[in-house]
Amino acid sequence: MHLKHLRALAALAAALPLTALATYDVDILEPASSTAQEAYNLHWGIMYVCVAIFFIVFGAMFWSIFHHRRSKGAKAAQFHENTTIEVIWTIVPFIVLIGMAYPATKTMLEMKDPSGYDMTVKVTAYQWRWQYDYPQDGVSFFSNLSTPRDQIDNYDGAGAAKNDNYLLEVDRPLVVPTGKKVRLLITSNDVIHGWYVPQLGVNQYGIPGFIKDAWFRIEKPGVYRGQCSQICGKEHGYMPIVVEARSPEQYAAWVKDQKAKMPAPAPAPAAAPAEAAPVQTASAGPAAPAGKADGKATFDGTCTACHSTGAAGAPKFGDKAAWAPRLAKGLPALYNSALHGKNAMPPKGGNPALPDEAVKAAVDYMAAAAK
Ligand code: HEC
Ligand SMILES: [Cu+2]
Repeated sequence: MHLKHLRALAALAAALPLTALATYDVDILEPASSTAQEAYNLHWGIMYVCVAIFFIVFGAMFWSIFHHRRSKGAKAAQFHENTTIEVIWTIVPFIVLIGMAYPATKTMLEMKDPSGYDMTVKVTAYQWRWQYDYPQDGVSFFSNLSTPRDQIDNYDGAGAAKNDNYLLEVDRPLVVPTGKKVRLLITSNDVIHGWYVPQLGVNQYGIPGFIKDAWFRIEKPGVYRGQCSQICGKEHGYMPIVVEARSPEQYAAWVKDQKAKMPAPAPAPAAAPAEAAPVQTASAGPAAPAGKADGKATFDGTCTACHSTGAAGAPKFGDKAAWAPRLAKGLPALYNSALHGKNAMPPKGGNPALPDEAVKAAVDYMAAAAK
């Protein structure tokens, strides 16, 4: 009787890990961007190194314990200050550590380098939703949780059945084209939030008064989900992120459709007729305009990301009250701020490829619109 139970238990224990492996994925989520892929490779590569070290160290230990046990009459060898062995056990871990730190640092640096981007999306966090601005496309919208309330409010009753993407679904996803380097400028309107999409390998703070950047490039069309990663208040768990990657053609069609739905633009600044706005090509950062610097093109390509909405304390384009004290300092002082950065504004608006003349022309353009 007793034995039977024990046997059944042993059989169950043996079967458990197998069934667990068969039914559950023990891997991290499938990477969808180039940097996430690198992080994934590092995760497993370093895991294998750890496993190898585990077997070497514990193998040696158990082998010695077993073969030199007292019942066999083993006598402990006495050796102190063995220089050779000390040098070996210093050098070997050192090489192992460098071997892991080098690729990890390389990946980190790459993750932090958004240069050569094809397009920009400004991400502003709110309690408790996200706002996405596409400065080069003139599209802007809020993205809200779309899980119905009756699925959430079921803690003291039956409630509605939860769907597959419970709390991971939004009314309007962040749509991006595949194969393009998408730069994110991330900030917050109130408290610290975190824009986190595991499959894209992006987890970046959104901090009020600061603009942080991150980037990703998605090769495969698909839907990738994430959540705010900083505890940001009582509805922190209700501000999911959904990124939808579409082919560039479908993306262009989506932009056209969104633009048609956008509310009429605010009165255009006197400086330029609104209709003549050049369509910004999504090339690797706005190129230097040949000959005379074109302030409007530079503004539309780089500066608009922050100055069109007044993100993170940037004086809003055309806002006379915000610009008056700055204009009073004189244009040279403003050129200097724009070229070398000021507080949350990076030098040249974060686009070091811009020639000085283009930046100054953009300042002139902004100054003219605020007079
Ligand atoms: C990443 C966001 C960002 C971008 C991009 C950006 N700015 Fe700014 N800008 C700011 C912020 C924030 C301030 C306010 C800085 C302060 O006074 O603390 C500012 C201030 C300024 C000022 C006023 C400086 C002063 O001394 O008062 C000028 C001029 C200016 N920006 C020009 C530009 C130009 C030209 C570009 C494009 C080449 C640009 N900015 C791009 C964020 C940005
Ligand atoms: Cu949040």
